[in-house]
Amino acid sequence: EKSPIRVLVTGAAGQIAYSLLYPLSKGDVFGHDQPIELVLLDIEAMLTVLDGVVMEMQDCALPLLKSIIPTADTDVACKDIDVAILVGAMPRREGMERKDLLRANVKIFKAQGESLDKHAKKSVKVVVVGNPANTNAFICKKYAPSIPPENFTALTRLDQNRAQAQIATRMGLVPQDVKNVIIWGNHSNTQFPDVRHAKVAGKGVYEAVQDDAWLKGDFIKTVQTRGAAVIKARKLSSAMSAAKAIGDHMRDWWFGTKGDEYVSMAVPSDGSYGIEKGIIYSFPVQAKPDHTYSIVQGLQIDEFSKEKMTTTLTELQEEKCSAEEFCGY
Ligand code: NAX
Repeated sequence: EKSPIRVLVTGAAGQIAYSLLYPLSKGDVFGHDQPIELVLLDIEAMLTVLDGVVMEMQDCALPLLKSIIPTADTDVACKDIDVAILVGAMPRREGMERKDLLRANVKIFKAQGESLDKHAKKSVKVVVVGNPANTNAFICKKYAPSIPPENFTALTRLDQNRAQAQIATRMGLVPQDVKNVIIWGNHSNTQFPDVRHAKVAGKGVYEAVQDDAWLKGDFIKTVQTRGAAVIKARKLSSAMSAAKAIGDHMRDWWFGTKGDEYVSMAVPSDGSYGIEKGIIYSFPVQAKPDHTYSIVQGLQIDEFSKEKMTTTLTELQEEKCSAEEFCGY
């Protein structure tokens, strides 16, 4: 039997975690032969709720789930972990300024970065889900200098899945028939869902869809604002689809992507495509079974794309500046 891996999920009493913990613990992400030790972090005030989640996890009676550690202590949570799924964040409340949200989250992700630096395995793979996800990941990376920077990522796979599903629905196909959709930039409404290099049933998407106005207009808008549309309808933010996307992100990173296919992950820029080095920016990436990944090189960027990629970069640069300013407090 394989030795267990230790997986931290933060925000473990929240709604995304509630959809994530079952598939994660039954082997859908790290394989059906990979035992797991779960570490569940939430804030002190949520510990009784978290107890209920632990009870349910026990009652799922899963063969791969070797142990569950619920805690409100970040240092305990980060001890010897192989994987960190950072979902917990300060939610945006009505009337709250973007800056206030950022300030609160910088504090959380600075503390978690420091704790990862001290206690996690140096090979730890981190995916940040809590918003503003890219900038939270940036801060976390900054305060964990002993861990390779490329181990810090943020989730844009939900945006990719949304884009794939939009194209598939339009064509009467399933999302798996749509390959190599790219999400560039920030997980926010400035993101650029790019289908210029994507294929649908073997054909270029522009050729297959035959509606440039839709592809350059409503399609992009729909993907950019999908999160808000779900909140409006459900009165709660995306949880099931977010949990599915977290599984997709981690599984592809862990086991590698297939053949020529690539997926979108927000990762520290290495300067590719003229994106400022170090910024956590969503790129097309390919991963290998040894858990390494690289940014797909050599894609042609037209004027339309260039402009959109710059808009979302500018937003990330602004978030980074404010975040760094708040780090001092
Ligand atoms: P919930 O409010 O249901 O759960 C969040 C949980 O995090 C709560 O239990 C809260 O107590 C906990 N928490 C807060 N601060 C914490 C801290 N310092 N340490 C540990 N736990 C802490 O939110 P949920 O719907 O689960 O969403 C979680 C986050 O995901 C939000 O920031 C949300 O904006 C973000 N999302 C990101 C997505 C992405 O694609 N990157 C998509 C879905 C989602 O909107």
